[in-house]
Amino acid sequence: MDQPFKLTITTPPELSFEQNAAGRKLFTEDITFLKGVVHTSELPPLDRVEVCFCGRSNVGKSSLINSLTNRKNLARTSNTPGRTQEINYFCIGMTHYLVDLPGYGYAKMPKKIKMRRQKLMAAYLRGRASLRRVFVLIDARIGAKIIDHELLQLLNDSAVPFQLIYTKIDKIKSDQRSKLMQLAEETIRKYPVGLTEVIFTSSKTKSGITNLQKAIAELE
Ligand SMILES: Nc1nc2c(ncn2[C@@H]2O[C@H](COP(=O)(O)OP(=O)(O)OP(=O)(O)O)[C@@H](O)[C@H]2O)c(=O)[nH]1
Ligand SMILES: [Mg+2]
Repeated sequence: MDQPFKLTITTPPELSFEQNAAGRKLFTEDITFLKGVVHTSELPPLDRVEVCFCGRSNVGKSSLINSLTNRKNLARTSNTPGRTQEINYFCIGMTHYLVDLPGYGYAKMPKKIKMRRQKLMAAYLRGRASLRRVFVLIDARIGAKIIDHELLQLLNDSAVPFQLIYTKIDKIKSDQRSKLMQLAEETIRKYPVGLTEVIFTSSKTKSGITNLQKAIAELE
């Protein structure tokens, strides 16, 4: 028989000032771009807590990094899918790396580049020992597509800890939220390695950002 399944979804209202003390402290450190990586041989040393953001092109990865760090243009964003082309490393103080990954599922890309990028991403996600958590972003308006499930399966099979983030929550009407929670639960239920806490964010209204800061600050 199935075990009882409890899903805790983090939703607004936001954490209070006091509740996010650790996140606030971390994200007031110096935040800088380190480098863009196109081959695993260029990856920085395994000397920090590392988290990465992945998801389909245009889901809002780069925007979320800007919101988290409270910068407008730290990570380059665009209306046009395919903006982020490299594995981009950002340093928070001396302790953390934030990693912005190129999006997947963008059809208009030469096959050769697509294949090379897929290989790089799979090698990075499976083999990066200091990667404490992979945040997999899903557009709240679209939900998880087959290509997202392929990624979730890869992470699950490789025992890489991951957490779902539903983005662009500002586009979801309040009467649609319970349906979204149900979809999130159905998605995460398939992957035992995935965290049962799902975060809803908006880079536009900043909803969910402090929750995400706290989640990162608590990683060791
Ligand atoms: N309404 C709304 N729009 C958003 C949000 N986050 C991102 N966007 C918009 O979505 C588009 C794509 O954002 P990016 O952050 O560049 O997306 P990405 O996932 O980094 O895209 P790639 O680098 O191409 O994979 C931009 O036009 C953003 O302004 C959000 O929370 N709400
Ligand atoms: Mg991007």
